[in-house]
Amino acid sequence: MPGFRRRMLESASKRGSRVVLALDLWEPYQERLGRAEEVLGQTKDRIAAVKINQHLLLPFGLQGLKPIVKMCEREGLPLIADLKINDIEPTNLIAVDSLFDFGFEALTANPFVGWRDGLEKVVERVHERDGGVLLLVYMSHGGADEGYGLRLKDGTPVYELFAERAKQWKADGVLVSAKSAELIAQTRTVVGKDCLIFSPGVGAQGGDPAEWYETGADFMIVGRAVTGATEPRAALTKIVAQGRG
Ligand code: O7M
Repeated sequence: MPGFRRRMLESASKRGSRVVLALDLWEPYQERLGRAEEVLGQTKDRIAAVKINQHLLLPFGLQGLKPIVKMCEREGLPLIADLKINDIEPTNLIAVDSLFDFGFEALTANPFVGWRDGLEKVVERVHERDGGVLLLVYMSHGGADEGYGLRLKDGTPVYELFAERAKQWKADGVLVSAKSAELIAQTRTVVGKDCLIFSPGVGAQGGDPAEWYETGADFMIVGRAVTGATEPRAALTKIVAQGRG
């Protein structure tokens, strides 16, 4: 099994948690990094991995995120960069190399950009570096159907095409809204069991964690329900416990 997928599954089983913590924070800049370290410090033994996006990457950059990266390395927590890569190949490759040089081991990408001169070399490079590529299949926000739900001339929905691409392109994981058990099940039939399904949308976006555990997805991505809680550890523990019922 490729390295990233193996590390994700090992991390989940070691900590008894299928939660990927979206380390999304809104504190004023001077407090945000400290708060991120605090939340991670409180939750690190009950999460399977950490996902970082604009909330930290924009104000602090890869250099500034070294303390977080080091903490993840020490704990053996896979670290995913969520930039939804979606550009021409040379630009995409700069993103891959920068992220991996600074300690990330997986990234998200948008299959819309296509294979040739888009994601082909991204997948190749990430796999050379023993990392993971996660492709968007169906997002969790209200307008997701306006893009991912569009239909091709033959009636195939775009999300099905993206799931097929994920399989064909040997993606390590896909992103499918936690709010649709049906879409998760449909995606599974296309991508098979070796491709990990990551689901955002529980908690702040209205998805029910207990219901998610019945869907057959592999990892739940959770941000505000934990990072915005007065007691992040307690909030996380509650979500994790719902999967043991
Ligand atoms: O639990 P939340 O709603 O506070 O945060 C969810 C996180 O998942 C947040 O970091 C989003 O950017 C991300 N996300 C979605 O909410 N919906 C999607 O469809 C896809 C993602 C995501 O992680 O894509 C890689």
